[in-house]
Amino acid sequence: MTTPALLPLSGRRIPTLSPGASSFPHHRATLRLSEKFILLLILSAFITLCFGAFFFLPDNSKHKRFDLGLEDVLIPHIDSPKEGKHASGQVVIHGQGGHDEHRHREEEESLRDKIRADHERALQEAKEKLRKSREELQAEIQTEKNKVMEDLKKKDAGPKPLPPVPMPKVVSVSDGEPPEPDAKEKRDKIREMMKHAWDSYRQYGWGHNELKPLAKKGHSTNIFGNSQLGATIVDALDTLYIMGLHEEFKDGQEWIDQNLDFGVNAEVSVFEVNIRFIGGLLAAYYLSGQEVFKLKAVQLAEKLLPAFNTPTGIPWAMVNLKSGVGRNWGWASAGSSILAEFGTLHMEFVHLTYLTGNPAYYQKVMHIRKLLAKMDRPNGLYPNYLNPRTGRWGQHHTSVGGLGDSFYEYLLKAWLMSDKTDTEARKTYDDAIEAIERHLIRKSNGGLTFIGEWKNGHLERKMGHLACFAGGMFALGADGSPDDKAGHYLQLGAEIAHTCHESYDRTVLKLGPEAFKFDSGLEAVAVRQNEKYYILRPEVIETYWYMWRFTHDPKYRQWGWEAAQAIDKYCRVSGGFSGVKDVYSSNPTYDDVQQSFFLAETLKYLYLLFSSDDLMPFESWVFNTEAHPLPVLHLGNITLPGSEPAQR
Ligand code: DMJ
Repeated sequence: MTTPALLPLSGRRIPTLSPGASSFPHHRATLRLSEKFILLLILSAFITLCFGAFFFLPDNSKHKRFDLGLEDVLIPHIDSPKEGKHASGQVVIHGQGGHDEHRHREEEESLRDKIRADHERALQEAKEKLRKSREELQAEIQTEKNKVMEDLKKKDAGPKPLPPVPMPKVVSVSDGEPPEPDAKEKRDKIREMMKHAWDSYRQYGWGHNELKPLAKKGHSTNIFGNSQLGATIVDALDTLYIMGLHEEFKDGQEWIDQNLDFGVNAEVSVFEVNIRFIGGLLAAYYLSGQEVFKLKAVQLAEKLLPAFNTPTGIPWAMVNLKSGVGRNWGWASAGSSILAEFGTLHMEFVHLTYLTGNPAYYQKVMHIRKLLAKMDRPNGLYPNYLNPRTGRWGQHHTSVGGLGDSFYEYLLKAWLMSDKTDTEARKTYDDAIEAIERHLIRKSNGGLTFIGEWKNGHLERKMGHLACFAGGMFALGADGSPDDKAGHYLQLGAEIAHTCHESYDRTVLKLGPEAFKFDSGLEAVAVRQNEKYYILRPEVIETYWYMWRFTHDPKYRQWGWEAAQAIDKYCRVSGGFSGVKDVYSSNPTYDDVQQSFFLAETLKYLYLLFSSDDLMPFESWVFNTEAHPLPVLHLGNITLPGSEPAQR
């Protein structure tokens, strides 16, 4: 826009020509008329231009200037290029009248004052700085630098906030005090055992993964790699919470908050870390509502994800938490991954997706399920070994004990945890159990029902302590079983519980061996020396608890109490609880390990066995394979990210 910059707007008047002033009247009159007309035209054009200029010029208030003395006149002004508002030679209009002029002067005056004050303060500060010694100045600069670094660190390393999700509706954790005084007394005893295990670990093994209760120092095994991740703390948290040991819980929480760091160079078992750490942290989060547990669970889960980078998506058994490099156990058949390991991630991973909104976790476990569904199964059975490179089965061994166990458990629990909407999981469970019953479950000559091991078409009549968990699983899955076989499965659960109780009862210590046979006249007893140990395992007590919940038959409490007494008598030492090497010896030697699952599972199941049923009711909670309770997800209309049907 061009502005008639040299024409004044005010201050001078344009001389007007009066009608009698001409010396050539007609011509003059004619001329005067046309002159008038031209003048009028020029004047109106001028007014129009000025009016236009008024609207097109920038807002005065945004460009306060203090260097102008002639506010009420149109003056040429060159704006500074920094302000960048006008090309050179443009006009700035100031002042629209006496009132505005006064206001502008006041504003300018106060701004000048402020500049003066700032100036003086800066001068003063500079003088003070000059008075300081070089060292003082350097120290000041360093402090400033440190502060900036700290702020940057906080910004970078601060935990990423997770999206808020509705907390699943869980029935609040009741105290669960039983009405029967006898049960209450026994429950108190179990709590005291937990205190002893925890306090000993607190004193001698704090921060280590586990405890050596005789040597009274920390302990770890290869499942945790070369790490000090406080496995016992994480595994024990929810038991402490459920038992009302809140001081101890807080202590554990503080350690986790300040010390639990997964950026360590340690090769850990994906399965163990998932069931103990992620399961333990998620349960602690859901019980206490403390965000730190959720954040740590998610941080760890991210470290596990590289384990899924295999040609098939079947994860490696181990992953290095720092490098993300994965591999399988050297002892596993043909470099295979293990069914019970890659098949025991579902519950935790579904919750991770639920809590973070990140579909990756859900997709990883659903991919495993889909891949398994497509594979041929010998006799309908799932072999324990699967090669993650080729996607082919390894040796055709099937077990409901070690290497297979919790794969079946998680199919059932996926269905329960989904509020019984994951019918695919239920169907897969039913089919698998049907094949297991047909090929692996038998009655001994002495009438004991046992679950054997299937090895290349041959049934080994041996049952592991680990397989004893299945009694509880059959009872838990009874409701909802096909062809109205609920009674049958509850009965099967009772028979397994009975057999496993026999394996305890037929020992000197009244504690169960690692594996027991039903062969050549043997009934539920171990033969080989390396099968005679008891390492504080929970599975038999777990089954007693489920059976108690479903039947309220007092024998389950009685059997549980027998086991608790035996543990207290033979496994308790001054520095905690230890496993024993031979349950058939009246003079047993200790293995000197207090397993973290003793606090996570064995003592929790015992405590629940002597509590009322409203403590952790099954309608609201599903226990993972390490006895960490996760809430049932009543998702209703909510779809988990990653579970949406593929877009066409
Ligand atoms: C626990 O870590 C879990 O129960 C797992 O599923 C198998 N066994 C141990 C305890 O025996």
